[in-house]
Amino acid sequence: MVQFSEEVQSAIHEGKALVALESTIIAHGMPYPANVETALLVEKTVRDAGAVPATCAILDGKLCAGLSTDQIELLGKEGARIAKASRRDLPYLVSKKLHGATTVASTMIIAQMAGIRVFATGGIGGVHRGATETMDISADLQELARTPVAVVSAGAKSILDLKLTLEYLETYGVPVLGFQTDEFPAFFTRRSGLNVDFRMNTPQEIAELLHAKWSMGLTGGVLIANPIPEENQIDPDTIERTIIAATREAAQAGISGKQLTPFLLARIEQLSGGNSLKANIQLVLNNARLAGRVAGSLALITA
Ligand code: PSU
Ligand code: MN
Repeated sequence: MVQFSEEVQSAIHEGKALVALESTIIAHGMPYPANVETALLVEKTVRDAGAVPATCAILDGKLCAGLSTDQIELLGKEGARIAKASRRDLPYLVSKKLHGATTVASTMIIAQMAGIRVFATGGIGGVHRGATETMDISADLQELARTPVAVVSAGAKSILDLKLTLEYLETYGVPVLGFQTDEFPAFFTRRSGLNVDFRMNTPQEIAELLHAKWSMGLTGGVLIANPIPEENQIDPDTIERTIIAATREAAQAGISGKQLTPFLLARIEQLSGGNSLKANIQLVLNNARLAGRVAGSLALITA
């Protein structure tokens, strides 16, 4: 079902630690060419941490785990012309043999099919601000509820309602872990004023929790919240003002559905004069490093 790159194929064969990576962040989350440079640097970071990266996408209707540099370049260059593919989009793209950039939800699906248990991204989707009216809740949260993959993220952008996002995860039984923190991070900043469920101080501890969850036969994933490094944080007031402005513009322009997140991401980057892009890149690399170490620990436990 899944088409592997040679590197990923032999890693699976040799029982090496693997880390899944998404491609919506490449096609829709960052501008070209920073998106391609970042994607390649993220892969290198996973390798340096002792694991093998499996960037996922849908190419000509095939679910892929592990992409060539040319394939990453294609996703980066085509950008928003490539369909953003979440769970509900997979059957259409596969049956029509089209390309798709995978979100957190669909990357988790491909990872599970490939037997990959750890996944690094920037930020997950969640419950949007105003969701009590719009019902805009990312399919990423349902995927965390049902698919057994651990997702390392820098928390979630406060374009979302973080409190409702955590409530939703609690309802669906998804453990939220804080790596060396008690507080759920808000993507560009280390603080949100909200607590994680459990603080974890080492990758080993995280791997032990994952092993415990899945050994019990509990379904679903785990959210590993890894705060942005101190030196890369953006001033919280500045980012909050930017988010409010971008959210207002989206409402005025009538933007909803799958367009909303990419619209907000792009506007925030424009309004913050590229400052947010720098922070975004650093936090993704930080997550790739931690995911590589967690995957390594998990491989030792399950070997
Ligand atoms: N949040 C970010 N950067 C991103 C995304 C979210 O800070 O790139 C992307 C991810 O691929 C995520 C998707 O899975 O957006 C969520 O989209 P939606 O809210 O439409 O479910
Ligand atoms: Mn949505």
